[in-house]
Amino acid sequence: MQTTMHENADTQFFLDLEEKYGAHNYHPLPVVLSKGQGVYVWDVEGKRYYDFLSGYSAVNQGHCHPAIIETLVKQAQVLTLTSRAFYNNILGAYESFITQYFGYDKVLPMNTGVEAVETALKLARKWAYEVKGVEPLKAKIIVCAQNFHGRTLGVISFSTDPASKQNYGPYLPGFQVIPYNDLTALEAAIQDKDTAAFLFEPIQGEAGVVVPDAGYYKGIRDLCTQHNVLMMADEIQTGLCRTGRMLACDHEDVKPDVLILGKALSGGTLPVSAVLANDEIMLTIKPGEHGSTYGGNPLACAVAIKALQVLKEENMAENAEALGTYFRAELKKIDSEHIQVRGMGLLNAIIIKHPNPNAAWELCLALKENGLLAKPTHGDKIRFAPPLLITKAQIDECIQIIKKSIEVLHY
Ligand code: IF1
Repeated sequence: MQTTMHENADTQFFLDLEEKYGAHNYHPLPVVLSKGQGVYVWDVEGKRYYDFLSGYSAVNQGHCHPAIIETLVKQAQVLTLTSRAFYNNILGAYESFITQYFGYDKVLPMNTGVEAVETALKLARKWAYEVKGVEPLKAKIIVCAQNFHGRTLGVISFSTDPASKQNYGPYLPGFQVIPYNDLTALEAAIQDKDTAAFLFEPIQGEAGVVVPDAGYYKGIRDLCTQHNVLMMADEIQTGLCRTGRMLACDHEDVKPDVLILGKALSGGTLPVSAVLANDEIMLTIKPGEHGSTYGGNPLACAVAIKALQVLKEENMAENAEALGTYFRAELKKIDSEHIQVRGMGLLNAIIIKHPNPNAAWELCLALKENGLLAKPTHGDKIRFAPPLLITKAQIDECIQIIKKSIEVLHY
């Protein structure tokens, strides 16, 4: 009994601290984590959990991956930041490595995901004016309803989510929103000769893991090529093996003109993002026209090389594909009229059908009690996205946890 009170007091201490001194821009699950290793995290009381969020897919390689941490520590002891006012001895090696890895002429390194998205938007406009020949200030970028590309003013200007957008106006013009997974709408919108680019998520994460119809990526590729419009894939969440391929676009053997990466590019250690494109696009940005203090820093570059190597060396795409298929099949066997399952690779979600609007939150609390961490989105969806090195035996154990937890919905 004494232990229980002590445990609760400890957790509550950290909740109170954040409540008092931190901005209230999040509503976390009441668990305070202090350690992570592979697919597991531990709370301040020493309780172990399966991490089924993986830092929103930033820790695809697992928490504190030994090879990534070793690289991080080694490079941190030698050189961490030079700024781009000078060269450093790691950036070039990283640029050469990542461009060959993904098959593009050039990379532009940034830090957070949204900075990479902003970079892509800037590139699209530059390219439209300087290569395609769009009249000054006319460039249009097509985006999708229910998109999530980050939190900057530029990016929320074309958000359709009131929570992300409300009372942050005035907004940036130059965007047209069309429905997701709708090639007919894209075909209509793309007729406008001022169209610079189409920006999309191969799977909409924030919208609740919305998987488009087969053929969507190919259809986008064809329309963009036909109309001389840049296909810009935000693979910040879907890329780096999460969906069972290196990139989600690989499922249809499609290559975007502009590839946007972030999150797992550092295996969850640092904000590292990147935009990849060929010369015709990338060289429209000239010295002094874009950049970032931390972008391309040697610490980030060393870590990113290792994070990418680990994905291939440990066959994470294959594992995500095989175990994702198995996981969804097992989830569908759980006999509950309250859940619906969807996803690709290890990016999955269940949709809760229940009269209680708090059902998903309550289920997440039950999952937490039973040793699995997941977070609801939009009230009724729960994302299940464990680190990609999870094993079949661990998936089996997680299925049992989920099965047992779902019983809280049966009332
Ligand atoms: C938060 C969601 C995930 C992203 C895509 C760009 C970014 C993200 C496709 C920006 C970031 C995060 C941010 C995080 C919640 C989270 C999220 F639920 F909001 F949608 F992952 F699914 N493009 N997604 O998913 O990257 O600047 O954050 O590095 O709390 O905002 P960032």
